[in-house]
Amino acid sequence: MTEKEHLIVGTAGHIDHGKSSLVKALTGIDPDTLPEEKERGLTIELGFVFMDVPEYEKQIVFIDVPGHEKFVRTMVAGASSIDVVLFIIAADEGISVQTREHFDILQLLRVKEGIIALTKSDLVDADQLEKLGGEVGAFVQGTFLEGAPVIPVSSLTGSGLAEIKAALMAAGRCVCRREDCGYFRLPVDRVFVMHGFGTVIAGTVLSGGIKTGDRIEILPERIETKVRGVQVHKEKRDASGLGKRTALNLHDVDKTLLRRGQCAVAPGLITPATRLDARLHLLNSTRSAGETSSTSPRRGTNGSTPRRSPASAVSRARRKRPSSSFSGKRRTNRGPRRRPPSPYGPD
Ligand SMILES: Nc1nc2c(ncn2[C@@H]2O[C@H](COP(=O)(O)OP(=O)(O)OP(=O)(O)O)[C@@H](O)[C@H]2O)c(=O)[nH]1
Ligand SMILES: [Mg+2]
Repeated sequence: MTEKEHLIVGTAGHIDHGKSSLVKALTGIDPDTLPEEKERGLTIELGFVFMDVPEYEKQIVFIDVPGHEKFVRTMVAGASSIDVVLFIIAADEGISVQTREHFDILQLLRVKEGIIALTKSDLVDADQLEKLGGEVGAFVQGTFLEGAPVIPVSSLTGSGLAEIKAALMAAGRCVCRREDCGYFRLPVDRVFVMHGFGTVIAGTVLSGGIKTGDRIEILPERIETKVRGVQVHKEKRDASGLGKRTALNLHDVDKTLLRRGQCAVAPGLITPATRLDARLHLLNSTRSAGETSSTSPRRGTNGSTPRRSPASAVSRARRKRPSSSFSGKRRTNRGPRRRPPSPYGPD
């Protein structure tokens, strides 16, 4: 049996706007699994849920992200590998702070496909929905979501769920197959210990393939190890490849050495460095707020800080510790309000 290509669907949107509830209503599975998430009624960690649709040619995988502004770094890590965004706006609250911020991030990450869900539609009347539809249309004008379906939905009553599912599948058909440079790269977005198996890392394969017995290197620390086992969709496989949500059981690596933001690669492929040359793109909203671009980096995302860069098209960041990156990798910077860029260039 040939395995289906994975379609990675990421949620995005303001806190409490109903992202996790919608994933649960669509799949029957709650993406919030931590006791603390259940207790506090909010998402803290990324949630991963597979939606099986036998008649669909792709395997849909949801990545549910937190909406709380404190967890934006986690949201970026989740959004970094998505094909389609399920962009959530609560009908009773409308466009809010993290609606805007998540949308900025999606644009910076160059997400190309998506649909817009007006959640909690049971809490408003038809006139309010129509008004919000107009506001949302203006908000996404000129962006990748211009013309995307805007669908009222209620996770409580189930109204609109079938339309959301159909629109996601249609958006998934517009996603082109990712380009494969051939060498293995897997940005780590989950680390856990499986009873009886040991340490496991998981993520979406960015390029190349991997099979049981292969040697890999975890960057930037250059931890060398061997793959003891490969899982795709929670099932044991001999191998996995491009675009697949994949879990790798590692040989003899302590979990405390691993974290989200690292990258598993074929050994010797990438040499970590302390300098990073990048092209900067400042958002209009950032520019008008008078921020510089030198803020905390949120690349995939491991939290080291570059030196201040000018608000220009090209920057060179120096890091205290070596980090790993590669050509074409996109990252986002965000931080506290700073003084405006100096007209004399960097200091
Ligand atoms: N009435 C109504 N309430 C909803 C609906 N969807 C979600 N809620 C409620 O809204 C609250 C927040 O829902 P969540 O799904 O946790 O929101 P979230 O966007 O995942 O929140 P974060 O992960 O913290 O960003 C919960 O109390 C839900 O029961 C809906 O369609 N109708
Ligand atoms: Mg949630």
